[in-house]
Amino acid sequence: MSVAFQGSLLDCGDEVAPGSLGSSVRRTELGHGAWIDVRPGWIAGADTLFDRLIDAVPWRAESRRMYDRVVDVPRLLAFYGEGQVLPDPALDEARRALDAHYAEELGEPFRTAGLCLYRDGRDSVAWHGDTTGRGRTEDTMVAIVSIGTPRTLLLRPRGGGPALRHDLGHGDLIVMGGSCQRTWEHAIPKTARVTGPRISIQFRPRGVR
Ligand SMILES: O=C(O)CCC(=O)C(=O)O
Repeated sequence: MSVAFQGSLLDCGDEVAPGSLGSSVRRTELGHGAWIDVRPGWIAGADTLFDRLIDAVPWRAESRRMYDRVVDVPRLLAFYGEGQVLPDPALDEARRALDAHYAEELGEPFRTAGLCLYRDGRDSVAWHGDTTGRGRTEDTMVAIVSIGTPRTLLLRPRGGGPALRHDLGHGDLIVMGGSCQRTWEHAIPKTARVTGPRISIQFRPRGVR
């Protein structure tokens, strides 16, 4: 697929590897039992990983029924279920590192990987929580690796209240944890300021969608 991403001048290594977690992860309590962890610049070689994923992932367009119309989902998607081979060994490495860091707190491994390609600022995802599965009733974690053009992730409490803005940069990790999927919602809004592509890689435990 030809999707041009202007890589970072600072990210000149070809080797793709997650960095350390540990004390480099910064936690913010959101309230209502929800929190986010952020680790800026977690993936070294993020330019290379972006190029590899653009080529290796079978990106597909989806459409959804909205009332009486069928509309295109404004991003391309791929999903790797439990036991499926991930499209790049660096994603296995990232998942192993997340498992090691969160094992005790999460009590189970991350099992699935959802990938989204935002082709430019017109692609987006509307306000939602990952509540199709266990996130509706249980505390859980969703770990997101962001590569490519920086985009804004918005978070807002379901009961009402101001939205928090978090800028997701190239190679950054954000983990939404605790009650975040059921007491908060998140979104990637459309923007006229962004013209480049972004890939989001979401690791989730079994039964969380
Ligand atoms: O693009 C992102 O990082 C967020 C993706 C997301 O919220 C989802 O696919 O459920």
